[in-house]
Amino acid sequence: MLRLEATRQILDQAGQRPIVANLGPTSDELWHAGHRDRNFYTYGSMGLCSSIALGMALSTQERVISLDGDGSLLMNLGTIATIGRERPKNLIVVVWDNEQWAQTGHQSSHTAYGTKLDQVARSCGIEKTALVDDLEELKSVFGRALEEDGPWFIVAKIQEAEYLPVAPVEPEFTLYRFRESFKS
Ligand SMILES: Cc1ncc(C[n+]2csc(CCOP(=O)(O)OP(=O)(O)O)c2C)c(N)n1
Ligand SMILES: [Mg+2]
Repeated sequence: MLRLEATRQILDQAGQRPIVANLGPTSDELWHAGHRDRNFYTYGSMGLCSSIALGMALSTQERVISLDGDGSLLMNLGTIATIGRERPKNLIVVVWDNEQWAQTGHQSSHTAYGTKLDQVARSCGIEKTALVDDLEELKSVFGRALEEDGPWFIVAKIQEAEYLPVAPVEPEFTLYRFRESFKS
């Protein structure tokens, strides 16, 4: 499964729900798949995507979607434990697991050596977990996650593809635009 087509799928199902995206190609592809006010691009903040989404989920009734990366989550594994401790019903974490720190040179991450992030999530008290390999499975489990209380933790195995151009976004403006979208 390619992250770009999976991102299009998520956007299609997400409606107006807020989406927080991991730094680099995950944010770029979200922008190319469909830039919208409720996309929060986290350039630079490696490891903080799901932490930011957790904070949002605790402060809104809306369902919040985090599109994280295996390498970033591994760098801040404690965030999974904090999600398991707080257990917000309205948080859906999707991990794009390419088994690499891809954007810095395709170094193999721990998930290439047997670390199973969905099992880490379960052992942290997150009961709704899934491991998906293709678009159909993702569509089905993400659809459930939009209906059934979470927190959800979905690991989606993806293949690497050529990168799209970097999205033309400014962090300060992203924050302003995103916050404003909650007022209307
Ligand atoms: C604290 C910190 N350390 C290192 C980096 C450099 N860096 C940026 S992205 C990245 C890899 C992210 O890996 P992953 O989340 O799996 O995303 P992928 O590149 O595979 O899409 C690294 C090491 C950084 N931005 N911040
Ligand atoms: Mg990765």
